[in-house]
Amino acid sequence: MQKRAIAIHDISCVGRCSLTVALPILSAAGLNTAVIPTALLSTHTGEFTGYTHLDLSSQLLPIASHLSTLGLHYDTFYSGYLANGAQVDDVLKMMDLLCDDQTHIFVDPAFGDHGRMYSLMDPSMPSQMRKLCSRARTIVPNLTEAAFLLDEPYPGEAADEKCISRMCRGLLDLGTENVVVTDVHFRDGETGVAILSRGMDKPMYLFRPRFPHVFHGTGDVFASFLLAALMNGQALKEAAETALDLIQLSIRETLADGEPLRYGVQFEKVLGRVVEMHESSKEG
Ligand code: PXL
Repeated sequence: MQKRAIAIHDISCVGRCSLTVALPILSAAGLNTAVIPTALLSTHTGEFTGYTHLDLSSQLLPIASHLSTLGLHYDTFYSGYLANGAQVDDVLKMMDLLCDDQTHIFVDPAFGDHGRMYSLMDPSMPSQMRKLCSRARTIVPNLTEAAFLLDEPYPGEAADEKCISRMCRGLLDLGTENVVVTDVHFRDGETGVAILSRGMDKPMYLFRPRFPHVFHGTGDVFASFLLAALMNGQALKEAAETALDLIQLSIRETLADGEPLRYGVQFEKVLGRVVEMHESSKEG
């Protein structure tokens, strides 16, 4: 039976992030993917100015209430960028309406990067987002979001192994089962993730070469690849390796093409590999 996902993020018309990334990646991985948009923007809010922003809060619960009458099972509930902190309370109610015991709740906090919250975020977002994280099976904050969620200063370059390990433990203590912190590095020229699951003594680390640029939307692309691999039966470490490899390939394609980086990474060029991943998962 085909798996079913529901993705709750904004639609940024241009800029390759959120739903315009999650939908194609999960679909390529064989998931029947439903979407509920949290906001509608003309572009993402990094490196663009003058973007439009329509908050879709009024639609979230009516959509989820109607969908709940259909009696569908969702294998994963994937939330990302929310229009404001108050939407978290709606998303919690949407979980009540749409999730069952078997639904993998996967939360990308998606409210900041590089030590700051995104421009449209309100100050309630970190404490509100903590509630979503505590309901999730897996969370994928970047280092900035991790620091905000723990209500501590962004460690930036000072983030050594001891610091990351402590942060991962703090995030796990929010009540989730798996923490995957992105944007972690201990040496110049590398970037990667720290993974801590319940039952592990300390995080494991996976690294790849780092490119000296800011790539918009890569958090969303990474999270979508990771979830796609998990839903195709990969264990968390294997899925994170897959997602890191696919992100690396997407970035190489983007740099080779020369498209301005604010338009996001060219993940389309590796969707064939996601389809292959799905095909081989059916054989295994
Ligand atoms: O990629 C995260 C993201 C999602 N949605 C919107 C954003 C951003 C990051 O800037 O602005 C609207």
